[in-house]
Amino acid sequence: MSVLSGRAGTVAPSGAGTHGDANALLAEIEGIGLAPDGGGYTRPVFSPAELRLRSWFTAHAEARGLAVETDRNGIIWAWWDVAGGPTATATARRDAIVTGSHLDSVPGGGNFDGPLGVVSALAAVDLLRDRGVRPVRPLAVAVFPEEEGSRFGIACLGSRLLAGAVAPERVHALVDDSGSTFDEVAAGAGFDASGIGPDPDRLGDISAFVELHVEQGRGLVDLDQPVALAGAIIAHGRWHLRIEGRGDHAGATRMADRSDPVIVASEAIRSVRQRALAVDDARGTVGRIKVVPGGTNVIASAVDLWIDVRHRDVERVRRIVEQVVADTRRAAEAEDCTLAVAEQSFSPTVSFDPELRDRMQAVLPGAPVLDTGAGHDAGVLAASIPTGMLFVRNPSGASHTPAESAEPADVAAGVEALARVLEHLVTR
Ligand code: HGY
Ligand code: MN
Ligand code: MN
Repeated sequence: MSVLSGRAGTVAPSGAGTHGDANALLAEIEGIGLAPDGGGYTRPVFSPAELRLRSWFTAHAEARGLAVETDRNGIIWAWWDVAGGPTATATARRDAIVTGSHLDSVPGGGNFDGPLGVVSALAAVDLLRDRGVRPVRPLAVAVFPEEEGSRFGIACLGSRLLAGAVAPERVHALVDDSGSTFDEVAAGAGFDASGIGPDPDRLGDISAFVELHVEQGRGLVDLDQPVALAGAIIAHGRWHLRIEGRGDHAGATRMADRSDPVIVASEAIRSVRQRALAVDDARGTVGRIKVVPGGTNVIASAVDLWIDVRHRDVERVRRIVEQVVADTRRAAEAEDCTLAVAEQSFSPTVSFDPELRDRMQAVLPGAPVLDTGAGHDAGVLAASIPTGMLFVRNPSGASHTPAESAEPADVAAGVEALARVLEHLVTR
């Protein structure tokens, strides 16, 4: 069995101390992938850190008697099958309820973005069992790979593959910063990527997916509430700009004789900020730049930079990106450089299933409904099946940074909320 399914790995659960306790479960993994200087978590998909988390999750799921499988897209499914139900096989699991999230992180991220949804799901299963809940339909805890898109560039890669929202041949060709292909990295992690692709049968057997996530923003802080339901995810996309000029010597090249791609990149960065500022509530970010070759005394030959643009209105996202590209293209022409632009991933604005949200609201009266600027697997799967989300208060409001946080009492409130929603869904 591949290491990806967690059979190998060196992290075993500590056992009873974590039963029903998401805080204790989080504490077990808080050192994995943490920078020595405490500068955040870096857990890219298929990295040793993420594989250790997969192994840890699988051990906890199996310790709870859940049937664990890893599917063709590297998604882990931990099943609580109906007692006395049909022989538990992938095909016998009809009308399933699924919860879970992701374990991969952005570089230098927090410990809650992703893992909080996974540990809360395990703890919620414990609570349901303690309460004698007997599901009449299968329940699974799922872990989706490459939600952040930090290694291969496409956000929510696992759920996009499952839903047929990205072509497998495109994924096979993806390369990470080291130049290794998706397939090579997957093989190194013990995962055979030859079968990646849409899985309509598996998706068709899911009647609802509910993801719990740390809030990425201060909505719950301002409302002084521990838990919210999700209303919508605003549209968001990411584009790769490749600017090529003429590498040369920093001292021997007169200023008039330069084609410096870094100058063009600086215009792209300025334009992202100005174009996003000009549209109410738009967000524009450049968080990743690669200067080639990257020497202090070297005029660069090329620059790779990635832009992330978001807004509730898809057309406004598209318009901002058009303006940024036009600004950058003008700068490239003036600097005798070339510009190539490639869309990496795009997600339209998603409104979560209203009927599922109403059912969730019925068991969580008083929980506010909040929209979010952060993307999630639940947002991708919303195009195929009813999905919903729960947010847990984050006192800092910050995310994708070690400042991300959640108080133990709010983490417990999130587990209780998730357990109530799951009990409602699996018992009817
Ligand atoms: O980028 C996002 O919004 C999410 O954290 N993947
Ligand atoms: Mn994230
Ligand atoms: Mn996340």
